[in-house]
Amino acid sequence: TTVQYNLYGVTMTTNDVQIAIIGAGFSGLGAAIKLTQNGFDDYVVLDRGEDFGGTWRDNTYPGAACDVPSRLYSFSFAQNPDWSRTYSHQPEIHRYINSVAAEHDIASKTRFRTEVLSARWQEDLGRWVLTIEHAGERSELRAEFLLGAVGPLCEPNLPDIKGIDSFQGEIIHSARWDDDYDFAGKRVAVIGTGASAIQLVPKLAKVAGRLDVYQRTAPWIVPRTERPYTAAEKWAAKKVPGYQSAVRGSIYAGNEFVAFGLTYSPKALKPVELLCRANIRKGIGDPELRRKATPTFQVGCKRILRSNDWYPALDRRNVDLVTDGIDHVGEAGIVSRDGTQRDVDVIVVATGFHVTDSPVFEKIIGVDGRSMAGVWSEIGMQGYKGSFINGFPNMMLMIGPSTGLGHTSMVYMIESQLNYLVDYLKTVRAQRITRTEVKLDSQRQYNNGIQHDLRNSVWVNGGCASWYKDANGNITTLWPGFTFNFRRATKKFDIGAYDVVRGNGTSV
Ligand code: N01
Repeated sequence: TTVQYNLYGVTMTTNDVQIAIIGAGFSGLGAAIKLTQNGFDDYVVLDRGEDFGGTWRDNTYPGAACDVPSRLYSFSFAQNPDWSRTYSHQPEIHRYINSVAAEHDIASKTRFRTEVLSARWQEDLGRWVLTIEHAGERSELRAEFLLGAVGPLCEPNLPDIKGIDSFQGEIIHSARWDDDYDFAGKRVAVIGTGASAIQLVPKLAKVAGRLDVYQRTAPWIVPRTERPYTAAEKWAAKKVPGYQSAVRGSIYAGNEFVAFGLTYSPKALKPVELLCRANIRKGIGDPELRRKATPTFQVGCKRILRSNDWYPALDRRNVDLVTDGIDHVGEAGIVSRDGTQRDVDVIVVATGFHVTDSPVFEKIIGVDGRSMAGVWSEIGMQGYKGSFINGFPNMMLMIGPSTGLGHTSMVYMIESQLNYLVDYLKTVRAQRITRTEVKLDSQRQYNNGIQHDLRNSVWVNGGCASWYKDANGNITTLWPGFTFNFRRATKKFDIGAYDVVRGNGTSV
């Protein structure tokens, strides 16, 4: 239904839907497909971008690719026989996501170029009220249920470095790439040595006149076993029933074994460390550069990266690995702590994302007018089964707290949450429930369990700082251990963990 009214002289349009989904990446798209398949047709997907893909649409830097094997990096219900390589690159993943969306006609339910400015729970209405903006026009959308599917890697983190605003050249974030900028012959600085930087640096090094890489913490990197699929593998993926599932299953099982090393027995990761050290020796000839490129924390504490061309890139004559730390940025370039000034034309900031402090959390306002950011600033970033949060009725978060992974495909976690979402909505429909809010006690107990399971993990004890930790130093982003345990935990909506209000049944 659509209602128009006047607010301070501006005509506002209010639309009502049963479910509003924010985000058209893997999570939002998967949710839309599952909702349709289960008879929940009254939903809308909102996304500020131009098409489907989320983080795989936005990260177009040179060399952007996935470090999860292709066969595992797809929806289980839409496996892709057409992957061209063992690890897929951004354009292919972006195409895959859009082809799945087209197959299920999700575009007809999606409003692109639509920014959600705020989402506010209105108790008297029993609705979420979203203020949205499209083509400069603001309107309201009211929804019984809200699904936050923006993903943890959506808000680029611009480093807070003294003087950076005074820089007269270009500044480009890895997640907001400027395809028109010509790096040929330019003096380039890259800040950061995470998953994004190790992919883009080798590409830029080939064209830049000079490239300074500013490293705060050296990452552990295993070789990348990427290759094109052979003709026989491509044929099998298309023609042999069960082939893709079997390959997928074996990769999944191998990855789960790594989870054991990460969470329960970090010493089991020793062979991985030896592999990383061999990778450094193979890629770098100069002993001093090898020393600078060797991490000083335990392998696995930060994400283990995959590359064959990062170390050779650092070893190039036009590349400098700067480890003295950045003191400030001036009009012409970067001054490191030892006082050296390196003038550059462009600074690439590969400094990651606001994960535990995303601006999105300011925009979601729950019970008593409290924002998610406000609630989490007191109790830490936590939720129940990574999905529901006390104080935010009728709202579920995809890839919420404690669902991230250091070892396998996030699509598996997303599909687990989608099972939970569908069972939740079916329960609500069958029992004529109008309001659900996870109990604070359930949430506390659940999170105590997570922190208990994490206590021996390498993420806690590995001696590193990482985006896995929140401002209090707690690991609030990662799922500890095996992902099949999360699948089991999200199989059925466990209504006992929630406060529920039943209505007259007309709303659901
Ligand atoms: O970001 P990051 P990312 N001064 O946060 C440094 C996924 N991903 O975009 O380590 C100087 O990992 C920071 O230094 P330090 C994947 O989940 C996947 O690379 O904090 N340096 C670090 O080196 C990944 O984990 C793929 O000391 C500063 C870097 O910037 C996640 O995205 C590809 C700084 C940030 O690394 C994020 O990866 C790409 C400062 N002020 C991304 N602030 C694949 O699948 C930050 N840094 C392959």
